[in-house]
Amino acid sequence: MAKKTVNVAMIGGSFMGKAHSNGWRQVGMFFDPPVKPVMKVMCDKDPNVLKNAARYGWQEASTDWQEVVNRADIDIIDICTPNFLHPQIAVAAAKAGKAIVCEKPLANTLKEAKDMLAAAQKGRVKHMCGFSYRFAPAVQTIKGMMDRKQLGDIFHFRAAYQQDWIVDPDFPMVWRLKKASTGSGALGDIGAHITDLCHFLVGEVSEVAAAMETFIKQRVVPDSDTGAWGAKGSQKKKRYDTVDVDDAAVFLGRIKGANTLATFEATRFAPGRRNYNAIEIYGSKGAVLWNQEEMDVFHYFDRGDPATLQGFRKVQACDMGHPYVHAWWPPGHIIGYEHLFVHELYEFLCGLNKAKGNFPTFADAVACQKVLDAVERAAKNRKWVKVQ
Ligand code: SOE
Repeated sequence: MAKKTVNVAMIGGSFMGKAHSNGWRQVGMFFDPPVKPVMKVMCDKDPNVLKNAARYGWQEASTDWQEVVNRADIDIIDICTPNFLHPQIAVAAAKAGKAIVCEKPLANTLKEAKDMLAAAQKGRVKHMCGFSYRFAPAVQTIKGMMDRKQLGDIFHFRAAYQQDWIVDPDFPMVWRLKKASTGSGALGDIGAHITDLCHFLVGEVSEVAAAMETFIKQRVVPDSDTGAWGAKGSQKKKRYDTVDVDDAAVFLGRIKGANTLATFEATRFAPGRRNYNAIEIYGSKGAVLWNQEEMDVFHYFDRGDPATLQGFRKVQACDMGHPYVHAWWPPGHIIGYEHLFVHELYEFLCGLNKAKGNFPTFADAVACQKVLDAVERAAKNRKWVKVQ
């Protein structure tokens, strides 16, 4: 019997739109979801982005997300826009009875994130937030180890998500560097990921102390310096704008109901670290280390090993037996960043008709946003702040 199909509309076709398009295209080939996603329409306001819609696999292209969100033939709205648009699209989608996938962070503010969760609950629609790193095979295996308490009582959770794409002072102003469009900088963008991994693997952050910094406070406005220099009368003066979000955030956390100490670093100013999302967990029975730049392996130290055999062993997480690997290639034929989005969309499709799915919901995203909110207040007031 032919599978039920679900029609998907994706709003936003840039980096995350490309990653999600790849996910929607591949999920039905490598996995066997209970329903078949149809890539119906891609929305973007930028014609230069929208011209990719067909190549990305979408049947239609539109510049009008409001119209698309209310189309009777659309079942899922996938939000891949800059953060400031997340609330209005998600609330409209919930009112229209659509299932919703939304990129992280859920919103610019905790209030907006709570409003999105309330709208999804009122609309009784399925909702997922794209904390994609949960879906790395290694992270899923580590999750299983944590559930089985294989590391014992946890002393430390340590995470550093380091990038370096804006270290160059000549890198221009973009939406991720303006509070009105992004909420916060490194904190909400990559700090959200490591906060969610802490919640997923160790436990909820209960209070924080923090420091945040903006290393480069003025950046050139992209279209202000492209004037035809030297052409007669067209000398355009470079215009600068203020970066009003953090370039880096570092924070300490305590974990609800445990003696665990957590340390977090989210920075875009770590030269040489391109997308280095790294976690370390140290417990009474052992430790694990993982980072996304070598995402197919993790390192495990087992205190139960004989003294002469003790040491961090390198585990190949793209071997059979690790979650999701069966769907791809034979052992050791590793997978990468793009596959995380295939996994998360697979789990979303599997959970569409279930009470609870194996994916982070808007409620998980609100829990993350509560920590981000507390971090900003702790940094501002130079005090420990309890997470709401
Ligand atoms: C930019 O920091 C970014 O695109 C994040 O927004 C994504 O969530 C991360 O997966 C890669 O880097």
